[in-house]
Amino acid sequence: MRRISALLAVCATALGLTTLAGPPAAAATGCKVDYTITNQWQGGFQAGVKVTNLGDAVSGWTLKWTWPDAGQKVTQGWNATWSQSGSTVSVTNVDWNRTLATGGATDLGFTGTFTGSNPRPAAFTLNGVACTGSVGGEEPPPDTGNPGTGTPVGINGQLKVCGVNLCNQYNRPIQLRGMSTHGIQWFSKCYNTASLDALATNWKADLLRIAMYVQEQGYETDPAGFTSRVNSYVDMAEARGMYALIDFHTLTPGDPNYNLDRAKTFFASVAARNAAKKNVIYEIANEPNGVSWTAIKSYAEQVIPVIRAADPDAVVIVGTRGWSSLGVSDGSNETEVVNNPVNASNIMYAFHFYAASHKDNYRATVSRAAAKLPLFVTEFGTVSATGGGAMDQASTTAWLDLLDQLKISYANWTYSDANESSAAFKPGTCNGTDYSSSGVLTESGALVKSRISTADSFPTS
Ligand code: IDC
Repeated sequence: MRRISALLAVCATALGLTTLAGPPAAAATGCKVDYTITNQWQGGFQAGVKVTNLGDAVSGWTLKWTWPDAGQKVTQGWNATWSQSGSTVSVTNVDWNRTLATGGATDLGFTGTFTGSNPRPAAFTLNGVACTGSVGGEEPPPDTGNPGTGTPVGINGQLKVCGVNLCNQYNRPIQLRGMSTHGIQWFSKCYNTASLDALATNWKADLLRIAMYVQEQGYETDPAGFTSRVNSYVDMAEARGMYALIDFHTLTPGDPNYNLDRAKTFFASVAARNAAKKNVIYEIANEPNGVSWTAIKSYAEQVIPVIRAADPDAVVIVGTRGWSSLGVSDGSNETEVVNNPVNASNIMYAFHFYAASHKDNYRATVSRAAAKLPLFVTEFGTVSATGGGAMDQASTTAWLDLLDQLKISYANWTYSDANESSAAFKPGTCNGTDYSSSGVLTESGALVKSRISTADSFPTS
């Protein structure tokens, strides 16, 4: 018996559903197919086909695939109406499994014959939507090797939220310290073997945040290409024993619902593809702004089930109001979240600060909120909120001391050589291969590296 899973994905459809603002966006689509050859004998076989809908609910569906070997034929199928034309198989719902909710699945099966070989189908479509092929995750992700035993992922394993803390596989609170990429649409030259090696072994970072902008020439311009790039950074982090924080970097417009369908399609794909990995954390909206907490909560309660359908045990981080300030930058505070939390488990809330702009009143909020909400500082800068201006060493130190004390994880903006004071490297660094020596660091890079590179002492029992 052999079992082969085909994880599939995701493509925009032409069903022009209109979002609240802006141009029409496609309905979210996504599917996962587990194709299992349960028995095989001379010239014949039996297979199970489990279809999981990872996109918006569908009512009426047809699954199709084309056999890689022209000798493969369906003889008899069940739980659907089966037909084959040439080497293309069409499988249409019967009445009782017509509707598939987000995360809904149906189990089908058939017996077949083959001459020659009996490989699994290479690609599937649901309702005529071509799944995104090589980027959709239909092939298992490459084996990057087990994260080394002494690495952050090797020690801590699959993370979970326990109480207000991020906990490791021994249910003990831990703090992860690491770096955020700059926008991957602009700074891909900074993310390569040499820079990731330096981040893991010289900087001793625990995590890499992958900032995938949605607008500003980001995801919306090439969903398949950006999905694939994010996946390859996940693999590069995993191979070095680092956690990967997949950041759906919404910024302008500030209402995450503008990108709701894109978010569902993106997360259906990356969650299906990376479900078996222990190093992935999902951040569903970078910095909601100009939008109410109830709107953010509604977005979260639609995106989280899509992730859970594909990857049930991963930690998910929800952005907060006022550029992920827990509402403070909008004149509110954490009580709006405490009194009306997202209806989901194993989640945390994002808090962002820029040390030269956000000081005592923001720190007071975090101190209070940390007793009630699981917080993750998915982005901070040592400078002003513009990403530029002078570094504020005193405020940065006060912030990082507070986060250490509260065991709140953090990622610094940015691991890049952008020509702005928040960048850790001097301009031009990413044209070379040296990401380790002190000469390539900016003032901010030197300060942050001195904090990140100290020993972690993660609990191991
Ligand atoms: C900034 C970048 C800058 C870019 C700008 C707009 O540093 O190069 O031009 O975004 O895309 C955030 C955002 C983050 C910002 C950063 C600094 O999450 O995207 O990056 N910042 O302004 N929130 C507060 C500050």
